[in-house]
Amino acid sequence: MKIGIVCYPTYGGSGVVATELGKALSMRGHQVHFISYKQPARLDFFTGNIFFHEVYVSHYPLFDFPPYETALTSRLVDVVKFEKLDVLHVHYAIPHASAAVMAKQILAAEGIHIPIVTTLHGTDITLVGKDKSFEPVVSYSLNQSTRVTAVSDSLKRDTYEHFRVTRAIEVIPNFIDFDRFSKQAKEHFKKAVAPAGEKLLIHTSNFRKVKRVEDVVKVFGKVREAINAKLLLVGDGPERQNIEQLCRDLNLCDGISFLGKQDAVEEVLSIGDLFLMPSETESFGLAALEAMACEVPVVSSNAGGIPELNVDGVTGFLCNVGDVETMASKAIYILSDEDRLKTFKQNARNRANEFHISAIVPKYEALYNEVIQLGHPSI
Ligand code: GMT
Repeated sequence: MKIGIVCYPTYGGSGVVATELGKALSMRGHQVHFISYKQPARLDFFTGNIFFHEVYVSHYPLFDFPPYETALTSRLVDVVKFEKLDVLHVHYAIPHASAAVMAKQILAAEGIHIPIVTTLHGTDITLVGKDKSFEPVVSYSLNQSTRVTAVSDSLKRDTYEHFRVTRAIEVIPNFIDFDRFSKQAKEHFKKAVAPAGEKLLIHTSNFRKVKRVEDVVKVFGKVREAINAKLLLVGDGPERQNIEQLCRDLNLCDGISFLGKQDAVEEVLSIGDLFLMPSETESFGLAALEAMACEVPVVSSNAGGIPELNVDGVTGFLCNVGDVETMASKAIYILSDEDRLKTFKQNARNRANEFHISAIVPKYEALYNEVIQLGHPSI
């Protein structure tokens, strides 16, 4: 199959899922064409059947806002036509779904049929997409896509609640590549970071408000009153400065390391004892799945799709958003007994295995086959 994948090229979850999916599809013999304004961050290797097509937006003085969606649409028309793609898979509704639907209509006028699979990832529906000004375009493009998938039941429900979507949405969850994400022997690293045998709490995110990183710091403050512990913060983003200030205000700086963006996040996760994800909303929680694959249990909020991944009392605990007290007491419960911690770690790994890449990628392949075979009645 020849598959076009449209995604954001940044470290965000949707771009990561799209890129890992494309890499996996290429290894299964498909030809994969990534289309974006920059080479995706996780696209770290090329093979004979992976291609990247950059979308270039001209910056004319007339435009206060460069017309990215128009440039993307034109690029999609161009790539579908000349690479003879069989299917376009767009990740994140805004503006990828509407650009793809527009490209599909332009191509149809030339007698070329291209099916569109749109995958919803979360903030395109729960935050950005909810903005009333986007609603007509998002609803229309979802209804006009050949198939729509969402990464959790929760996101599927949110989509029906906030948009006038009249068609079926299939749930295909996030997946994990155990070749990369599994516990690695990093004892020397753990000794360097936690020389006195401190328990290591980890949080990774893009430091946006929705991640509630302030709760991570507050939970850590309470855990440290009971247990010898350290906190590793991985990632960067708009809230970083506020969080640094909070660490100073709470007098916690000596126990917290800001590691910034890390390419080899699996190495950091491998030395972790507990992952914290107190997000306001989270359609799935890929970062938690990555931690669980590395045998790190999760104390999280019970928001959005997180309960579809983190099993309360088994792989960690689910707490109400903002309930720092309960999060801290659950963290202390897990960390204060070595046998218990070991059980939670094993449970986390076993649960992650249910989202193994080899179980999920075939679901997308089946979907592509289905839409390709559907053809188009008018062509
Ligand atoms: O979490 C983010 O802020 C990035 C965001 C994205 O769209 O790039 O991630 C979303 O997609 C991931 C992959 O499907 C999900 O695992 C994340 O839960 C989801 N984030 C939110 O819903 C906040």
